[in-house]
Amino acid sequence: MSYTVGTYLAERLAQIGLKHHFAVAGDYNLVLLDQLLMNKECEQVYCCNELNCGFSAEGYARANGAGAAVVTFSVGALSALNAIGGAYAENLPVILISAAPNSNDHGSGHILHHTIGTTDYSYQLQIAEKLTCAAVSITSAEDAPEKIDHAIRTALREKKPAYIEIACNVSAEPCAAPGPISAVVDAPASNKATLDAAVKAVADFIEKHEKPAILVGSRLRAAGAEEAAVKLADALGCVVATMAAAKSFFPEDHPSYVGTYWGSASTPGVNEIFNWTDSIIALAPIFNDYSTEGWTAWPQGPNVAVLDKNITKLHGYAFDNIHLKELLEALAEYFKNKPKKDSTLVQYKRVHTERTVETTGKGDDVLTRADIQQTLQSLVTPETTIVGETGDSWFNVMRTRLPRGARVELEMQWGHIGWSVPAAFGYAVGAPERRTILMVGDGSFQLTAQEVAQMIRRKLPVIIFLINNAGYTIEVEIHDGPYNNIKNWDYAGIISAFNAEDGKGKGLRAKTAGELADAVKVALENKEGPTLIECVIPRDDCTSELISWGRHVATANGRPPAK
Ligand code: DPX
Ligand code: MG
Repeated sequence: MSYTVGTYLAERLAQIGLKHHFAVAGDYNLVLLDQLLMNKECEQVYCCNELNCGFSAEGYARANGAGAAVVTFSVGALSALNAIGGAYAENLPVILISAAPNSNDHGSGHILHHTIGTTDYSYQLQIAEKLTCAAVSITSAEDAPEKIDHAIRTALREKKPAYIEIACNVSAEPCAAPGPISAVVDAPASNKATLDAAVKAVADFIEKHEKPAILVGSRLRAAGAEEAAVKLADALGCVVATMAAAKSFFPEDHPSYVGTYWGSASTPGVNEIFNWTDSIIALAPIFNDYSTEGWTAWPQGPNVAVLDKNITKLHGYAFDNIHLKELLEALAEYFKNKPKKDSTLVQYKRVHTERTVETTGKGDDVLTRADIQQTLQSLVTPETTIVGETGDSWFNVMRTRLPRGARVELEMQWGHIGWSVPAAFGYAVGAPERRTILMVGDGSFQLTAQEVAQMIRRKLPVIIFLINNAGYTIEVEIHDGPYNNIKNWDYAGIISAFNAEDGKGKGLRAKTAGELADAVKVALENKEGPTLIECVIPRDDCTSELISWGRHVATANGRPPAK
């Protein structure tokens, strides 16, 4: 079989497990799209715009380990690069593939359409270099294989996005056949001596403390160490909490699991036990202003060991070039038959109180946030994935208890409102066997609403809870002003516009508890498209966690300049 640059790329995408790639057409990439279409193992899925295309691939990577987006030069790629920044922040290997000017035009002095109107076309590559772990420009077929392999290999190893730009006249050029995929996907093992030293240092750290606790961070999945973390928890027997962005990265039915650690927004009892503990083993955490609640809940200092994806740091030590998974497995083995280090769990059982169940309405009672959150709770099964948008959705999702197997997807490091609609689309394409539930605010929805049309096109039964609280409530609680008010939309009505003549999406509005219950029944029966339930609640009907967390973050944002 003979290959072209485009079919080589398609085969590599299929070989790394992509059954789909996302695309928006443009004249620079049409030949490339033709080449990609020839590969029947990796279907082309279309998006409404390139920002959404990037986020769809990002959501797909969450379901499937990696994703790819194919866009046209500049007008397309510069929009997609925002989502690529998101993939970098969220540790997801998304391959952005952009078509580029004809190889003869580089350095020719020609001015081309879709460009900024100068004759140097390297600007897009230069921007991409800042936002990816590997960025390559392909202007000849000879060096295409090594450049494609380098970009994909680096993305998979680092769990970061990569960028491949292909001159539009090169994608159909003949090129070498792909070699064994193991050259791309096989990762080198940890440095053995460093791993042994790290195991000893962390084991000493745990042994010399009486009251250790494990804190699970959001890079744990990227590190491939979720199961290894469970083994360590089993071996130690101490409490385990997840950071907010790591919700669902540790089984919530595990006997050691206590909930979310997030300062004042923690699950009841968790902040208290983390104040009581004398040592924290933090697994792949991201400590930023949001996750530390405005730097007020930031575990650091000699009693905190930070075990990250490839680097471990604890008082007096730094070890790099080791895999977290191997480190955790070795530690679990070491502690397996030793007396349990379970004092934090014993103490937690003494002091914690369950969260009181909130009152919910029925029938004609005016709909409340609590009704929505408990409805979400009632829908969660082991096959459910909840995609939670930035806003009070975060805190509602955080309150939801997960049976084993249920997953949550959040974008807390990048925090681009509107991310969740295309990401839920991409996720549902990548995991059709799961029930995808999206919880999104009205303000966020207005950024990327049109991607619901792609859910309709592909008949994906995503359930969308759209919280219409008349504005940017999280911003209202942080710092209010007229800029937090938005134009109301007929959100439920939008679905019939997207359906046009053939779609099977459903849009329903709930203003009472009874209407929400009825809408959910409709949603569960609709298997041929998404169901959007517009949930109308008052502007200030938000979680108490949002209010306290928002105040801390506002204080951190408002610090005066240092003198
Ligand atoms: C902004 C945010 O309606 O949710 O629950 O009402 O807050 P809530 P909504 O979706 O509103 C979201 C809004 C405006 N953030 O409260 S979180 C600033 C922002 C951002 N991303 C982008 N632009 C602005 N996070 C792309
Ligand atoms: Mg809102």
